[in-house]
Amino acid sequence: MPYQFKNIFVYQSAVEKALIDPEAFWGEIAANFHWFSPWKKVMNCKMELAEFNWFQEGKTNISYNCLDRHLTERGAQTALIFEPNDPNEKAQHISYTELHARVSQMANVLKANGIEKGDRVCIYLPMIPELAISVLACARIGAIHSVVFAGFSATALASRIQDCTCKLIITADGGFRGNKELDLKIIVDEALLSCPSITKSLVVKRTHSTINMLSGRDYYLEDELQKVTTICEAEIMDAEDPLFILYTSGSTGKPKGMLHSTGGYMVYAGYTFQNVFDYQEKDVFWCTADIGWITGHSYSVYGPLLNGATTVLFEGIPSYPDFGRFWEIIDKHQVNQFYTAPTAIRSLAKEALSWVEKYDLTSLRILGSVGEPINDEAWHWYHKNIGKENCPIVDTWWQTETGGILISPLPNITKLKPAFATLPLPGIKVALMGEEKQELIGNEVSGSLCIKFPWPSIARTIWGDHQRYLETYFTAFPGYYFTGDGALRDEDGYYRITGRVDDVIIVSGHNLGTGPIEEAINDHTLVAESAIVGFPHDIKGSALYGFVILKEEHTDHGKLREEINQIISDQIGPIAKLDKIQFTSGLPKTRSGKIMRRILRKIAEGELENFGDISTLLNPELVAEILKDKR
Ligand code: 7RM
Repeated sequence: MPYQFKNIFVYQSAVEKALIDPEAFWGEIAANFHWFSPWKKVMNCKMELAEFNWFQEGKTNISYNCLDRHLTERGAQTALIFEPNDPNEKAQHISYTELHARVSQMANVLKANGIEKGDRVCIYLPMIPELAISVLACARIGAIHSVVFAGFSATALASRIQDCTCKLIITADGGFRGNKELDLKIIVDEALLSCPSITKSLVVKRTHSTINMLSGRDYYLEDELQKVTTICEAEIMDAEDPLFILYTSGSTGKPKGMLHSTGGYMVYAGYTFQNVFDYQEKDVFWCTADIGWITGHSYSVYGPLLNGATTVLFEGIPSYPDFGRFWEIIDKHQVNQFYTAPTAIRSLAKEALSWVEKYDLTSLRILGSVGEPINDEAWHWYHKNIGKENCPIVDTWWQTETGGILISPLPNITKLKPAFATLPLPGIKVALMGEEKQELIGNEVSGSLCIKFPWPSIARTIWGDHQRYLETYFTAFPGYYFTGDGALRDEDGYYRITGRVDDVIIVSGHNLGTGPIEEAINDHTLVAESAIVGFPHDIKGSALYGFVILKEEHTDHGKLREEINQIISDQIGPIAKLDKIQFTSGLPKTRSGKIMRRILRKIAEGELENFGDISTLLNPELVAEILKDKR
C-alpha cells in the first residue's frame, strides 16, 4: 500500500506535506481507494459553521472498496473470522468472495423489503457475522445504518429509532454473552410499540429461543435470503452522501446522532488502520470492541476490510468461560494486532498470570488501547505480560465524532511513553486552549483539547439538529473543534489525555452522559432531584455515584436503591447502573441554581476537606451534612 509510513523518513515527509499542502496530502491518500469518478476539489470546509465537504463530487462506494476491489487479488483469503461466545462452537472463516456474496444477498433482501438509498436502517444485533454483513449491505445500497449496541434497553433503542425515523430493523431472536442470553426480540417488540416508522423487522436466528413474530411486520432473515440472488451492484454514492448515524451520549438531553459521510470516513478509516496498526499483508487483526460502538465500526469492520485484512469478530466476553478467553483466541487464530480497552486490561490483570501463560502469544506484533486514559500500571502489565516487551502499544485517542484515530503513536516510528497518546497523526492539527480561550503555545502546558484544522472523517452534523452540533463542538473556541477532553503537552510535545472536562463519565469505556441518567432517576415517583458524578474505580476506570433527594422520607433505602437502578437499566441499559446511591436532603447549588458537581465529585472521590471556595453556594451548610452521610 503506497500510503504506508514504512519508516521515519516517509513519516516525516508526510508530516511536512500535510502541514504545507493539506489538500495535496489528503488527495494522495484518497487516491489509494477506488472512485467511480474523481473528486473536483479535495476539501471545502468552514469550521465556524461546521460545514465540511471532502472529495467534492467524487463518486465511490465503501462496500465496493471493502469487498469487490479485493476479489481478484484475495477472493479466497479470509476476510472475517467469527469466534462464537461458546468456545466449543466452531469458529467460522468467511472469505472475501463469500462475504461479498452474503453482503450482496443481504442488500437484495433490504431492497426487496422496500429500502432505498437514504433510508435509515436500525441494526440491533449481537456480535455475529450478520452484524458486519448488515452494515456493509446498507452501505452497498446507500441506506444509512444506525447500529444500536445490543446492551441498550427498549427505551434507549426506541428513542434512537424515533430520532432518525428508521424504516426497518435487523435484529435476532437473542444473543449469547458469557453465560447469559439476551432476549433481543423481546426488547425490540417492546421498543417497536412506540416506533411507527418501522414497517419491517428482519430476524436472525441465533439462540433459537421461542419468540413472537408479528405477521406482516416480522420476517426471518433466512427465509428472505432464499428469495433473492447474491448479485447486487454497489450503488454509486457521492462522497458526501451519508454513510451512517451512530448515537453518542451528551452531557444533557437526548443522545446525539452523529452523522458520518461516505468518502471522508472511508479515506480516514483506511488510512489510520493501515498506519496505526502497521498492517502488513496477511495479518490477522482483532479489535474486541462491539460494532455497536464507533471503535467496532472503524476498526472491526471498515478499516480492516478496506485494507484487505482478516478481521476477528468475537461474540463473547473476556471472562467466559474463564479469564484465559482473550489469550486463547489470540493463540487459536494467530492474531497479529490486538486492540482493546483499558477496562478489559485492568480486569484481566487482576487475575492469575497463569491464564496468560497457558497460551502462545508470539504471533502478536502490535497492541492497542482505546476508550479512556490507560494508567501506568495497566500499560506496563499489558506491555510486559501480553506483549512480552516486544510489541509497541498504540494508545489511540479519538471519538465517535472524529470517525477515526487522531492522536496515537505509530509503531516503530514514535518513541513510546506509557499513558501518553503521544502525537497527532500526519494531517491532524491539535491545539490546547487556556482559560481565556487562547491557544496555549509551547510545551509543558495543559488545557482543553481542540483540533484546529478539518480532517476527512469529522462528523458532518448531529442528525436533525445542526444547531446543537455547532453549539456543542464549535462555539466554545470559535474556529476550533472542541473535543470535551482535557489534555497536557509535556516537555517532548507529547499529549496525555487527562479526561473529560464536561459531564460525560466514561464507565468501562462507555460514554455516559449524566443528564439522561438523572432524567431516568427522576422518573421514580419518590425522587425529587438527583445528580450523578464519577469516582475512580479499579476496573471500570470510573464508576457512578448518585446523590438523590427524595420527595418524602422513606425508610427502606435498600429497596429504593434497587428500584432506581432498575429504572436506569430499563431506560438506558445495565451499563449505566449506579455503584453508590446516597440519599440527601439537598444538593450544593450555586446562586444561579447550577449543581456544583465539582464538590460532589470530591465527596464521591473520598475527599473530606479542601472543597475550595464554597462561599458562592446557596447552601454551604449542606456540604457537611452530605459528608456525614457519605456511603
Ligand atoms: C474511540 C472512543 C470518546 C472519549 C474521548 C475520551 C475517551 C478515547 C482515549 C480516551 C484517553 C484514549 N470513542 N478516550 N480514547 N481517553 N486516552 N486513548 O472511545 O466516542 O466512545 O469516546 O473517550 O474522553 O472524548 S467514544
